[in-house]
Amino acid sequence: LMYGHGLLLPIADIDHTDFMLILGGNPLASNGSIMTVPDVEKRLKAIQARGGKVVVVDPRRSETAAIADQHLFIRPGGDAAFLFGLLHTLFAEGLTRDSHLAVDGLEDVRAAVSEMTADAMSPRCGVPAEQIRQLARDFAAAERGVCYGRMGISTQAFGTLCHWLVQLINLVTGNLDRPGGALCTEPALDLVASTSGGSFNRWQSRVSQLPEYGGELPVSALAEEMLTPGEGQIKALITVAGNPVLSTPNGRQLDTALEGLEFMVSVDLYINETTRHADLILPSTSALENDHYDTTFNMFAVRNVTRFNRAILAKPEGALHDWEIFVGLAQAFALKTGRELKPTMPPAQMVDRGLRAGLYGDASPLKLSLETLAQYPHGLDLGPLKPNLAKRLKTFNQRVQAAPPVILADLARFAGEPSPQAGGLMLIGRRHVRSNNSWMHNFHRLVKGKPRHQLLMHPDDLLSRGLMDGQRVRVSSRVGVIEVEVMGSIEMMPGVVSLPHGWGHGRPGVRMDIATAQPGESANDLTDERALDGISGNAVLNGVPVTVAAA
Ligand SMILES: Nc1nc2c(c(=O)[nH]1)N[C@H]1C(S)=C(S)[C@@H](COP(=O)(O)OP(=O)(O)OC[C@H]3O[C@@H](n4cnc5c(=O)[nH]c(N)nc54)[C@H](O)[C@@H]3O)O[C@H]1N2
Ligand SMILES: Nc1nc2c(c(=O)[nH]1)N[C@H]1C(S)=C(S)[C@@H](COP(=O)(O)OP(=O)(O)OC[C@H]3O[C@@H](n4cnc5c(=O)[nH]c(N)nc54)[C@H](O)[C@@H]3O)O[C@H]1N2
Ligand SMILES: [Mo]
Repeated sequence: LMYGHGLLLPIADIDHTDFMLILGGNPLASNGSIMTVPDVEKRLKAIQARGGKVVVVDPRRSETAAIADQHLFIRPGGDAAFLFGLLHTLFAEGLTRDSHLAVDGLEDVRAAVSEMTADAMSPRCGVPAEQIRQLARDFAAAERGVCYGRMGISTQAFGTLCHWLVQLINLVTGNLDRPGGALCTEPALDLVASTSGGSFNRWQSRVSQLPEYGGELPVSALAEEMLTPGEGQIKALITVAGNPVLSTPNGRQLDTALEGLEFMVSVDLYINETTRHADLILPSTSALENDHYDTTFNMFAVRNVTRFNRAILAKPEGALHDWEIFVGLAQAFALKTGRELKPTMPPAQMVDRGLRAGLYGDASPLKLSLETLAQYPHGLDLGPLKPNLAKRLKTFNQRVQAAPPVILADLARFAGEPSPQAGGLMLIGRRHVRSNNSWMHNFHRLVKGKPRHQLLMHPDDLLSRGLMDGQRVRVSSRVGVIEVEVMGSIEMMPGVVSLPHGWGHGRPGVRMDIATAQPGESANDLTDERALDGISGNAVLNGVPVTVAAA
């Protein structure tokens, strides 16, 4: 909406910034996200070593918060309020800096946030107003600063507003498209250049009228589209490299819905919580048996890099790569329906074409192609991020749109949101460096060691409920109940509990011996498919109201 393309995302220039403000991201566990960043710990410490500051805003003192110069606890879901308070302070105290970019709508933004003072926003986020104001001053005072927000601020009721505000804070402090601020990666294979910007809300889901984005619907709509009778009811499903029974809100409901399908195919390596429902599983080759070029994460990397990995192991007799399975399915479909099938080329050839057509390709001195990349098995560093947004904007008038109408229209919902009540508990998630969402749990070396499935809770919250560290507790939300061990932790903000997602493998029919022997339950047995971000329909996975009592 702001830059004209769904993949044109400014990345934190972590290697050159003097001030990194992180909200709802824990790169020490996740290796960064929308910031592909090897050895993030070294890079964050380098900011500090050159006299800069790292500030983390998170309801949990995460691994990243623990090495930051400053950590602010925030009430889950309070980030839009917090960011409004920051932006208001920047405007009110004259802390803004002009951008070299052509921008539309900044005056509309200024008017829209005129009432969102730090004082007004403080009760909604639980951060003292003076701390919000001081942070705005510190951020603006830095020669080069960047505000970075990730999962924790995406999957909440005002997630879209949060990311809009992150962009605006970088923009109005002059840090957008500037070294040490936020810069768009210039990848060797540039999907921004080669695809259209994307689409939003061209059509809506059948049952809940949730908006389409890029041809996809919010996953919260998936179960209801299967369970609600009528024309257009979903009766067959293909899953590809996904385990939605564990990864999507109210996973138990989806579990039930999958059971009722007429037909299901899964392209996956495991018989897990989702694929156990499939009539047919099509296993692909594993990572060491196929070639790899990362089209996605190279687009969001903190340096311009490129690498093509050839398969290390030979493909077993009769096995198929994922792409061969897709082509086979398409051919079968074409045969059955009499439709014509467009000819396709193997992925390596597509990558070669993309490289040649790109910035470092045939028209450049580097002349990148698959053949040249073969000489660099460890990849090629194409240099630091550089300003380029002005020429890459894909908005209708080639100007940054600071105030997209769809977003401004959501401000009324924000204003009408009731103030948070004290006393209840809110559930948030967490990631671990040796896990990846719901998988990699079937490999001993990745799951051994200290258990990490527990519900983390502040000792005061344990005490007030008469609970003890290590005890089994019953956690309930609107949609479900689980039982799990609780662990007292002063990392947690009082009133907030944390549980990782992707666990809970001990279900009938799951054929993963090591994973099913692991303790832990699925956080998505508690998350609510009806709690959504009003603009995107994205699920609220963080900040779920729960109660906790002895099991
Ligand atoms: N090892 C490993 N790496 C991964 C993954 C993995 O599972 N394991 N998953 C990959 C994927 S798919 C993604 S999308 C990325 C995600 O990468 P990140 O966005 O870094 O994700 P998390 O580690 O979940 O960090 C989210 C943080 O948000 C905090 N949080 C929760 N609620 C709120 C809130 O309301 N406000 C604020 N300010 N903070 C909140 C949590 O405490 C947590 O510290 O990681 C990727 N990398
Ligand atoms: N509560 C809560 N829920 C969350 C999140 C959260 O933070 N909190 N995070 C959300 C996020 S950001 C994401 S991205 C989703 C992820 O949700 P999913 O994508 O559904 O979860 P994964 O566990 O990553 O599923 C990967 C699947 O791919 C299979 N697989 C692995 N390699 C291959 C391969 O080479 N080929 C094929 N065909 N299959 C393969 C694995 O066996 C596994 O079944 O979860 C979301 N759910
Ligand atoms: Mo993700």
